Amino acid sequence: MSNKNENVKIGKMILSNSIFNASGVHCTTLNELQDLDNNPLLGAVLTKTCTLNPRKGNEFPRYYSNEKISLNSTGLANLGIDFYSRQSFTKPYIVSISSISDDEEYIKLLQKLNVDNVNGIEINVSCPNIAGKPQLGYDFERFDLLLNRIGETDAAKNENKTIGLKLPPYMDKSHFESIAKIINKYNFIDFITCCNSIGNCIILNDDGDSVISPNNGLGGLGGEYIRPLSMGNVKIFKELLDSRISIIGCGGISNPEHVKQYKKLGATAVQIGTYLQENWDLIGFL
Ligand code: RRO
Repeated sequence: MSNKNENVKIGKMILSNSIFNASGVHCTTLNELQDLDNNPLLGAVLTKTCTLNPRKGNEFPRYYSNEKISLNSTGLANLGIDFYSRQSFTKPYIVSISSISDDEEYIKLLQKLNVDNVNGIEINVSCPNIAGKPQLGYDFERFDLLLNRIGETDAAKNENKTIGLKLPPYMDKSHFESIAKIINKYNFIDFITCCNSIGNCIILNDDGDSVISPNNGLGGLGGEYIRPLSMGNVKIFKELLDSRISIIGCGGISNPEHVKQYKKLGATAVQIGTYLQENWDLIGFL
């Protein structure tokens, strides 16, 4: 079963295919972004989460994967907003952003993205790998205040921009209800992506050491093992969010059957992470 040539609408964007890359996978450099644009199986080009200034990220080794799972502590390695804001592609172009300092950084990033060549903005409130920095998606009060401020930006008021949130995985019913109630208040939110990696996981090698170095060996878990959790998040948010908000599924997708399952639970589109990193040709989707 192929997912080719299936138009989907997310906010104001029309994607010619309902699958595209997850942020972080093959999307940091211009060459990588061009590869995404040229891959006929992918419906959009999404960047590595970027910050105001370029960042080298955490020390190596910071990424590990096998056929089932990935663990990363990349540390927001990116080329900086001024690089990503000036690119343009044939497919819908979505820039992922996050703050490394304070909430003001989100506002400055959004101002820089209020340009015609950028179609979508994925606001990452769930990076698990910055030591000492809590994930905004788990701090409901601050999350609400930030969305309130973002709603006042020209990008949020721009009728041609599609804006979404990359959420962390949630596990408690009351947390789903609290976060959905906040998201539903803000009309500028067109989509959510469920979910980012599960933070603070560790995988040991045969010597008993973590397979990655930064943050005492702890990092974000992705791949097949997180699929049941991500699918649960999609299902619950589909029930709780206003119908105008599209849900993009992300987590452990490696074949068209997984895509079908995410869609059955309410996803409009899906992002491929760990599998795309390992299988750039998307062999399982042909
Ligand atoms: O760069 C990272 O360490 C990273 C980010 Br921004 C993110 O959102 N999710 C992740 O697993 N790693």
